[in-house]
Amino acid sequence: MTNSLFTRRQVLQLTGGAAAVGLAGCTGNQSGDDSGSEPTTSAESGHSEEEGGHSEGVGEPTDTAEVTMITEGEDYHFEPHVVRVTVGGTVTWTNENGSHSTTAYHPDNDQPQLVPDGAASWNSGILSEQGMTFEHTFETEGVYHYYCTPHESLGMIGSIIVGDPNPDEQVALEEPPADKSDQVREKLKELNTTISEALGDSH
Ligand SMILES: [Cu+2]
Repeated sequence: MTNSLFTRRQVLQLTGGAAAVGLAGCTGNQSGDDSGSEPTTSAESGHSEEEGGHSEGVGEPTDTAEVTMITEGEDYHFEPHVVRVTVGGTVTWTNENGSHSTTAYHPDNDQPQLVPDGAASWNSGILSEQGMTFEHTFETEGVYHYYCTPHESLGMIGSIIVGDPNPDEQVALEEPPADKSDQVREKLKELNTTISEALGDSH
């Protein structure tokens, strides 16, 4: 908890680029609005795009990562779905629109543990204003799953890879909890596939 804090930011410098990335990264959702989803390559963190051209390519760990919380019609998601930071690295979430939280799958949040053993929990509470941010520093190597409290059941779930963990030792990568809905389990499996590919590449 002590390494999590709220900050408020100037929204304007973030919104433009984040919106473009959000649209480009969300193929395959059920919103039905394909027409406006022409990928734009205005992303500032360009290098991950070169590894196969898919916006979900997860690269090497970086000291900081940015995640946007997005509502698009009836589609709610974190973008990118998977980010990677170094041990001691910080992830900043920014609410682009709607009301969202970033909340760890951790017993402290009355959830099954889908974070490394001994890892600190976090819970932003609801960010209801555009441009509100939350950040968390990750001191424990491993794979973390987290969700948005209002939209978990709609598949608003994301993941953080910290450092270069052994995929065989990650609680998060095991079979999703049986008491979760099919939609949540499917989303977790999809994330696990992306994460396993990212870690496989680096081992
Ligand atoms: Cu949400």
